[in-house]
Amino acid sequence: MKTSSIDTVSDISPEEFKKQFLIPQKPVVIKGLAGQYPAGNKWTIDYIKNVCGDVMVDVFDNSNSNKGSAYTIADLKMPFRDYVTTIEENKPTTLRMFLFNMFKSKPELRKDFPCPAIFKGILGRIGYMFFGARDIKVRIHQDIDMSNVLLTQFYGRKKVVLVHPKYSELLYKLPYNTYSLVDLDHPDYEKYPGLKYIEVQECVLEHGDALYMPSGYWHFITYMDGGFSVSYRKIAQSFKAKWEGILNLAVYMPFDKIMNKLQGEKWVLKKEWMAQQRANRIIEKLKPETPAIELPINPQEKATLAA
Ligand SMILES: O=C(O)CCC(=O)C(=O)O
Repeated sequence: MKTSSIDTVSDISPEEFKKQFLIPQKPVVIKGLAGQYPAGNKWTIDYIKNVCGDVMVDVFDNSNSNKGSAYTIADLKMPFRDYVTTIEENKPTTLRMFLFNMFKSKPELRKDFPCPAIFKGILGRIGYMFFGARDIKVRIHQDIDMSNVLLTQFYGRKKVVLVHPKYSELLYKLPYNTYSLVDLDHPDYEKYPGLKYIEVQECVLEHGDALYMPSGYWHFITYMDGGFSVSYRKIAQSFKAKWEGILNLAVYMPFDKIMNKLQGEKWVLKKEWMAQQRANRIIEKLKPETPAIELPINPQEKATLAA
């Protein structure tokens, strides 16, 4: 596994962003982007707690994250105030909150952090929030709709590892969903030899930094501190990615859910086996060819063979 750093810029115009990163589908960190908006100073945990404290939120137990299927049903429901106190105290817990549509619950927050100009588009009105405590790891996945994502960090640090979608098979992508069960922090090369051939890019986001994740990029996230992020989305440019997103949402996810219900653990094992087979086929092609060995042959035999 080869590791490199994600490019960083300190400020970028929408035109330059489009030319240098969006069109070539290249990840980039934009340092301090949130500082250009009121949220950069205003959005402390205390502030968000005061605005959203009474909202009942869905909370997910991250220790269930190796089940090989999308999390769709919350493990707990609680007032936002109760959940966020753990983050404020920077205590580790396995509970996280994701895809919280904050602007639906509290539209007044939108003016603090409207969709940044570089990401304007028809999905620009949807801002999702992600909250997690220190040490939470978000298993490696692709976003199911294959959109481009702009993830802006508030409060605390987050390490993000990205992998280009061309490595999906070598990352042991589970069929019928957009997850993998590999752990990039402790790569098991015996079980997942395909990991030896992939390249990963990483960065650490601090308060106010934004990361552009191109459509279909795999992401593996570690909360170095308790904190939260806001993500804005932009529809994928390519027809292939748009089509993949539609298939994932309309066909694969519902099918996977039915199979999970019917077969449970057996279905997960079947998907793992299929992922192994796919990776093995690619590894076979990547292995350097063994040079043909010239066997010593006597001149008489050579003449007979040539005849
Ligand atoms: O930051 C997080 O907790 C997860 C973010 C994520 O997976 C996403 O934006 O797709």
